[in-house]
Amino acid sequence: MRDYQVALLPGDGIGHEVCPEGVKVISAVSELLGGFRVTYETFPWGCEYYLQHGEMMAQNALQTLAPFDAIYFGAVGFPSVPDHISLHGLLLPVRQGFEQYANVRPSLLLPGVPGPLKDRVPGDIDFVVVRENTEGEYAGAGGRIHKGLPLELAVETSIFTREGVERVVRYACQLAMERPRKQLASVTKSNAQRHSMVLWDEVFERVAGEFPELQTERVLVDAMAARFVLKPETLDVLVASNLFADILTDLGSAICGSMGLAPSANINPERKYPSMFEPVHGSAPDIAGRGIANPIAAIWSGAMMLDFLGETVAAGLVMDAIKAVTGRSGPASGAGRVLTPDLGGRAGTSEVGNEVVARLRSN
Ligand code: GGG
Repeated sequence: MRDYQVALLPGDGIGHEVCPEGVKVISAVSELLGGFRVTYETFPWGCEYYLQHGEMMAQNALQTLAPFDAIYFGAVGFPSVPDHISLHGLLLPVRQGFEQYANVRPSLLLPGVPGPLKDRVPGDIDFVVVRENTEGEYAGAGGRIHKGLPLELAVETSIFTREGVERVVRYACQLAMERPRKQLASVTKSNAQRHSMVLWDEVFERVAGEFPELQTERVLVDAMAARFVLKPETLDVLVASNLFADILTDLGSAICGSMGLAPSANINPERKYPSMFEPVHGSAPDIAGRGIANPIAAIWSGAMMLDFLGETVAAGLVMDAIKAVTGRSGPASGAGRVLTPDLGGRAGTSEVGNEVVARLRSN
């Protein structure tokens, strides 16, 4: 029996509602296939914890998490705590501390989901954004002086290191090589940002040159945003900085029909530290506690975790089950379709989780 120890961090808001559905689906697929078992230890870190302890997670959190095979994360942020404190107190220290430098964010138009783009069908949108995840605009370098005075000054410095750019570009090249189209776009704003992003361009050209079979291009982020909407079918793999890829992938999830359908994996490719798997969406305070959050992004992130752990058959079965749930025929709000309100349905979070399990068993 292959045993995996996973640290479960539901975090805040709907993280507590969607994570249990991912756990449920992973248990179901492990029961169905046999051969592996996932055991969880839950950690209460997040905004509630901050209000009680003055910190988003325990001081020795990274030490505690290090021995786990993976981290399964929900969402961070709640109105009771300023967003820059919650994000820099929980998510970013894990990504940075565990060198999860490749944040893999697929955009896939699922069967049965009517995306907002006219005439697009499943197969037209199928690309992956690789986000630099440890430095860039989210490095946390900077400060404020003369607080509250008229001459108050704030500096937020983007950090781009040769090594940091090189390793994420190489990861993206390798990922693109595994895909049939073998296309890679590097996204920057190097016409305006003439230091860091020119370094990025130089590193990209050199590293991509090691992969002669790849078809590569360099695209400015503003042009890429337009292309997401106008010609998403031309995209395969993209690599971009922390901020640009964060923004672009929200757009990616929007053109695929919902933020509730966007998964992600924060990967430490060397496997020196645990990698972390989380839906792209945040804690959604507006719907938290109502039981209507879409769990598919979290379940899909769980499938990415299984895949990374080497359980590729299980990951494939979970993906097939997700597609069977979204792809069932009939109007979204009609009988026979089990979808949350973001997709036009009337089902609750756990009904969708149960439906994924049912499809898993019947497929
Ligand atoms: N599940 C991801 C999450 O909670 N996201 C909230 C957020 O603000 N994320 C910013 C980021 O991913 O860098």
